[in-house]
Amino acid sequence: MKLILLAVLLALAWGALIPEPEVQIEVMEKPFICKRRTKYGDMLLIHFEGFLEKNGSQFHSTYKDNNGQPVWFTLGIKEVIKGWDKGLKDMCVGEKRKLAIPAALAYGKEGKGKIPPESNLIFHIDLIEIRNGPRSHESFQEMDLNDDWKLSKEEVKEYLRLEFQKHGNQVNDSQHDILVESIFEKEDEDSDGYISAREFTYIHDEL
Ligand SMILES: *[C@@H]1O[C@H](CO)[C@@H](O)[C@H](O)[C@H]1NC(C)=O
Ligand SMILES: *[C@@H]1O[C@H](CO)[C@@H](O)[C@H](O)[C@H]1NC(C)=O
Ligand SMILES: [Ca+2]
Ligand SMILES: [Ca+2]
Repeated sequence: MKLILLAVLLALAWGALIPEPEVQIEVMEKPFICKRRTKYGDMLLIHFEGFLEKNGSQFHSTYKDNNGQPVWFTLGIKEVIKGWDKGLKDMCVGEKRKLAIPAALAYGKEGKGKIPPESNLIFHIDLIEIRNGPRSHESFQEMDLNDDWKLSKEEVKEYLRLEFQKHGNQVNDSQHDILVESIFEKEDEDSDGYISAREFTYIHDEL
């Protein structure tokens, strides 16, 4: 009995020592001039190609699919997969990166569409443009339409709608609802249904 308990404890201790899965980042191309680097909360316009690591088959390409249009993505709010949030920080416009993302930071046990469960993924990412996301201070004032120093879901949604429209992206209401919910889940710490200026400005270090 004691031996089994010891074995379990050892297994737990060992588990804690196994390092967290990490994203491997390879910079393929870097522009000569870099005025701004991506940070959490920024909105990134990217082209990407995604491949399964095990056999190299491509499961998505914005060059071919999506009418050849790049896509907007907000960094640091788990909008797509954790691996993108970890792998696309400090990136310059015009930079190209190759990301090797373990399944745990991608679609994990479930997989998704053409991606089987437990798939490690490779992405080729090309950063086209960076815009202030909902996190920046200027954005807060722009978003707070009634100047009460807190943001309602309607205000955040309206902001996203205008932001996407400005960039000529198709506005998809249900996608925006999902995005707003994920923003509030992270930012509305006291769950009162509003993001206060303090909640908004506070930068979460953890992801
Ligand atoms: C690679 O694996 C995926 C998923 O198992 C499969 O659908 C696809 O046909 C494979 N591609 C090649 C080139 O083997
Ligand atoms: C909007 O996005 C949702 C979820 O991604 C999708 O199911 C739906 O088909 C999209 N609608 C349009 C009009 O593109
Ligand atoms: Ca407000
Ligand atoms: Ca709140």
